[in-house]
Amino acid sequence: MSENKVYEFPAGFLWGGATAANQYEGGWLEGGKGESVPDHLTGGTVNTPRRWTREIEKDIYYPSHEAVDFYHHYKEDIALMAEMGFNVFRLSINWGRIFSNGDDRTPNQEGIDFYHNVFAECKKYGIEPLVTLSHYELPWALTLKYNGWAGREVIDCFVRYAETCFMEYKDEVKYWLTFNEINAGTFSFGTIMSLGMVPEHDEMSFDGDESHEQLQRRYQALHHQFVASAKAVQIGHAINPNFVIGCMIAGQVAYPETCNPKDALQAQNRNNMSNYFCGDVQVRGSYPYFAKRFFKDNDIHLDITKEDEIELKRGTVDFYSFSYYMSSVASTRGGKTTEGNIMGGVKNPYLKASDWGWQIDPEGLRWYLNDVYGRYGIPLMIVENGLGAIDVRSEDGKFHDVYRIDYLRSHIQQMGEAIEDGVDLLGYTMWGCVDLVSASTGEMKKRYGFIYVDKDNDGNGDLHREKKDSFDWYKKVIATNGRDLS
Ligand code: BGP
Repeated sequence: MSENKVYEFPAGFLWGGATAANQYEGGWLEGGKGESVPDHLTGGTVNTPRRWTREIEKDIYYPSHEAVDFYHHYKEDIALMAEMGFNVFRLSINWGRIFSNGDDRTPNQEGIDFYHNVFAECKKYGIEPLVTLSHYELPWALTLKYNGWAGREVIDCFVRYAETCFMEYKDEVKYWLTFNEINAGTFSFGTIMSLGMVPEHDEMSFDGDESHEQLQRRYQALHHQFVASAKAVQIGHAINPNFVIGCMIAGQVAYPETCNPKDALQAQNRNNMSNYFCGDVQVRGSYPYFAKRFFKDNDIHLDITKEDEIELKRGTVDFYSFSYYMSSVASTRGGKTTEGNIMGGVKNPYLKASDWGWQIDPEGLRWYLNDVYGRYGIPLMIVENGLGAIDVRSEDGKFHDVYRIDYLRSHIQQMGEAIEDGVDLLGYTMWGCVDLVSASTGEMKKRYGFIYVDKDNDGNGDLHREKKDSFDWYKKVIATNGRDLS
């Protein structure tokens, strides 16, 4: 592959950026919104884990409360996205803005109107919204009442919320995702963040120190999400047959460290559990063959009813979407570990890592696209990818984020390769197109955006927006439909 190779992206390819309400929107108690799970998560750093607090504590900084205030800046932000040429914008609806307690009798009109206004703004510029119904954002009241998704009752609450959104926005939104990174529920990290369950520890940790009861509850909660998603997909299609509804998986690529068959098996097992455990349920409509053994080995016994099985079969998705940031290495010998998006591993000597230790691997994206497409044969969409970095203002007062351009270029090239391989790829939404709060660490310092937002880790800053160099670069990429990546 030469550096200057020109790639042909399909006509109508979707180019844009991605966000999530809890990290972007702010306005945490405005317009009738109720508290959400992330409103109870403190800030952290790469070395200091985020904490959750049952009560909102005085003098503690909770980054989601204001986030970067899309709530009051949406017109300005969408105009900037339009200037870059976006034809798609991924955002999430904040469930607590529509039903403040998650299960109220009537929806909150002010919340409903907010998203009507946002979608009208998108329409003005010909931008297609891509809407996630649940992005790490359960209404807090459902955590208190049912222990989050551990309670089967939450299925009905979600279905009513989804149906309300589908009815309200049926002429404004075509592309939907039910749950963000639903496979986060297969990791203990997902306990509070993704499943809205009360964790056993105050600190959010990536390495599974949890009791067997909690493990069992976590998989039951995940099952409830599967059923809720399948029901929502069916209702969505009935409300508008033109809806295109997808699943969303945190894409993980694990390479075996050596050709030792034990390493190869470990890598296969990790890829199966992270990418296909949830993927199979949502794309094929049933648990994968390897789930049985996994449940047996871990002594997990789920309450799966006949009706659940029927719902899962009927509610399969139209496309598979995923996030992709890095790859990891599976090793039976152990060794120095690295950080990662949900999953770490031993260090890969062939790869460089980001400031947060995520190993940068564009070719892994091609590997993943081929692997997933080979399994499911349905259209794919990359709905998150990008580089979290420390942006420093240069002497000329600007942000010359060449490292971000390099990261994005190399990943888009590999998308081009995968399309040439024959993969049906619908689009690409770069994560955090406007700087926002990091999910794993709660920081502002970890920036992804084409657009800088003036705010720091402690909440200081006037929130004004500024273009970085990557802004004009991405504008050119979109204008040439990916032909000019220079
Ligand atoms: C994914 C989440 C996003 C986002 C992203 C980057 O796991 O879906 O919400 O935050 O990762 O991660 P971080 O913000 O931790 O850098």
